[in-house]
Amino acid sequence: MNATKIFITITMLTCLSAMQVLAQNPFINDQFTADPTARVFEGKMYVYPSHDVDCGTDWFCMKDYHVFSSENLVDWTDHGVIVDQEDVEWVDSNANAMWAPDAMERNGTYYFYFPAIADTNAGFRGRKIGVATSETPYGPFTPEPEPMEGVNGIDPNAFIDDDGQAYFYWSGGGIFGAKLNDNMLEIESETIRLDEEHPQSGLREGPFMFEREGIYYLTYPRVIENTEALVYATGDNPLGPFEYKGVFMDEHESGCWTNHHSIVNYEGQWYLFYHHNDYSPDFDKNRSIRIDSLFFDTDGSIKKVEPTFRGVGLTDATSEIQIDRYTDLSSSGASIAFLDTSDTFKGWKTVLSEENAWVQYNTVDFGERELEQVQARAKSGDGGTVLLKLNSIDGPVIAEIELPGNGSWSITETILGSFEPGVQDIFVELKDGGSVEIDWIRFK
Ligand code: FUB
Repeated sequence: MNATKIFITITMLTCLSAMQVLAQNPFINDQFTADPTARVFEGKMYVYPSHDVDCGTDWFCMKDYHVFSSENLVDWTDHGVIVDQEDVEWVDSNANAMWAPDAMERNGTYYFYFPAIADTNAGFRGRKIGVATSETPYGPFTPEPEPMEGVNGIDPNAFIDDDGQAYFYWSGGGIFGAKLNDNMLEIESETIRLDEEHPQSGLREGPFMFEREGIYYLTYPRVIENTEALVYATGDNPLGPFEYKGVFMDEHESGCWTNHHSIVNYEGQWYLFYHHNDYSPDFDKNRSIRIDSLFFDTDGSIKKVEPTFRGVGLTDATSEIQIDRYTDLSSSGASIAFLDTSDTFKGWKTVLSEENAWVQYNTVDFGERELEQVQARAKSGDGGTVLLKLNSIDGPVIAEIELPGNGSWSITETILGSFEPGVQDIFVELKDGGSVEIDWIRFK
């Protein structure tokens, strides 16, 4: 920035905002979500997760399913409940066991597959898998009156090969597969155990099948040490045999015991959808879904995916940029904390507590706009000066933000120096001052 530039700083006291920007990880910000199966239908991304709720018990409590859609993977629409345990004849509606689902389209009909515990009064027993159908990806879905015959277990997954043959996968003491009838409601072949030759230590569940360049990828969560990692095996046929290849996402450092995923190509890029327990660090049965980009090596092996907070997609410069969903942080003096530990859905704040501590947030889209100001919602006891830089920690300073030291959340507006718009990585660094907490920044 031009050294002679005069910064004008305006400070406004505000009350704590409950609004969350829909972007970054986790990407659903107002409810717990888990087991995300992503599907591209009608050119749009749809995500069918399961829905954790806190029932005050120490186990999963899952009563219904929502579906979410997005065109840019940043702004998500919640289409509401598509199937509720109360509405399925064969389901024990006291079991709260509507676990990981899947969805598939064939000939204009959408099939939603879901596991549940059967009601013995309805003549079924144990963990079964049901199907509900709809004319649209977002419902309304009508459940079939009975669960699928010959399928006992959890975590359904459907796959249609290029030749039109459909397949069905599930877990329960191993990973299983069978051909699916054209009506998408019944399996039509014998059931095959697909993981028999794979390492047998650790629970395996949640199969997800996809094909890329003639290779069939059987992917699933597997406990390696203490919790579930994501692993894969490859074959040249949808029912195997599959050669075990190893881990493509490590166990979560947080100790979240489960992981569950799907892999999908959208507009030329592969994405991994998975879950973590971001909004519930002390109870890993209340989970939250995430997206990260996934890449392949030239030999078709899946490159390991490092979970990120930044997630995917461009962040509009004029939205509230949650820099706590950072790309990188300085090794000391920078940390992240909940804004309100009694309501974690209010999100996080970035704490810079040492001179030169910084946070990096990538791919902010300034478009072609010539923006004039940056707003920072922040709080500081003693006040502090924060530098806003572009491209690298040694990059050009485009604003020097003077945060007041009144100990209250307030929005500070600072005039920006000139810079090329377009897509930029931003760095926020504490120049001097005691400690500052930043909720978000936004350009105007
Ligand atoms: O969400 C309940 C269960 O936890 C799923 O069915 C498993 O895959 C695991 O994520």
